[in-house]
Amino acid sequence: MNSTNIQFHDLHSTRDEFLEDVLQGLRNRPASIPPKYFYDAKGSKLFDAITELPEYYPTRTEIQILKTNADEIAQRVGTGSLLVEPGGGSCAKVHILLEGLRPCAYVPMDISSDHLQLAAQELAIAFPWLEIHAACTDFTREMQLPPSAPKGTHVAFFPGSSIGNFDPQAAVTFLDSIVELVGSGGYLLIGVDLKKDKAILEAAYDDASGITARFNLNLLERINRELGSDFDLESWHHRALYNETAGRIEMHLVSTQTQDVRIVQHTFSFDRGESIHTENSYKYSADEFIAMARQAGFQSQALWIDENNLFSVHLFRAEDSKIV
Ligand code: AVI
Repeated sequence: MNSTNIQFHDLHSTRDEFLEDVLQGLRNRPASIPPKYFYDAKGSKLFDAITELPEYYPTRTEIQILKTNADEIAQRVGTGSLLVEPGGGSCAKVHILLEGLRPCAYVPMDISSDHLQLAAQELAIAFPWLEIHAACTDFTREMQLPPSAPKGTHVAFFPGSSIGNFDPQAAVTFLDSIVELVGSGGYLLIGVDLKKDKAILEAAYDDASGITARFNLNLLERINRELGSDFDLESWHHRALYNETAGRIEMHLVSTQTQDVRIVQHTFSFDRGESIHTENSYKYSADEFIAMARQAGFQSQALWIDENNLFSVHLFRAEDSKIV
């Protein structure tokens, strides 16, 4: 296997942070757990399976948009840039852009170390000319480029509507940090899921084959495995609903009975029907998202939407000075 063009940097968060986040989230009412913890090795595999589901339209639609417009994207951004992908665990969509963009280096950042290493190795084989600096890091806390990454116009690639997993205020803060990362004149190419019919959205997050339910429940399995808790997986079930007022899909794990759960020396009680809120996935109209990005200092350069109005891909450029 030729993987000499890869450098791997482990900047990952610790078990203590995981424990602290889980304890803190379960003390809240309603209880919650940050969705970034979905992505251990098993969760990342389940997420990859989600992206292949007939009901889960975002992945295939975004891929179609990127393929159709890859030439225009390359023309607008130019070649020789430093291409950074926060959350680029499977490096799947970047394939579409690499030949056109011919970046000086590619920096995927992901919280799931095994997944990232494997994907980076596959990419290195498929693109032997590409310099890869894989950074295992929690980009929701800190977005730091590996010090050895080469210079070039910075282009951040953030596909998959992962921005939707932040609350709107946190999304602006995250976009702020991307502005800082790419610097003025740098670009952001970002996929954003659009608002649409409730039935399409709810099916996408509660598929008939139960993969999304397994993905959600794996969070409790992971907590049992890594933090030594005693969640009874039979006593929780998956629920996904579209909250139209907030413009978001909500995923919950609902307790099917009154129960206590122990995590190290802490005990948490749940009533029957009480839930742990595990994820929000916000949906934005194109105008809503452009306005949000503007708050962070990004100016819209281009917008692509599929013919069924399911999904959007935006290209933004960081302005020289931020409009407040
Ligand atoms: C990663 N993220 C954009 C997915 C989403 O659609 O919000 C996570 C997901 N959760 C359930 N299905 C997919």
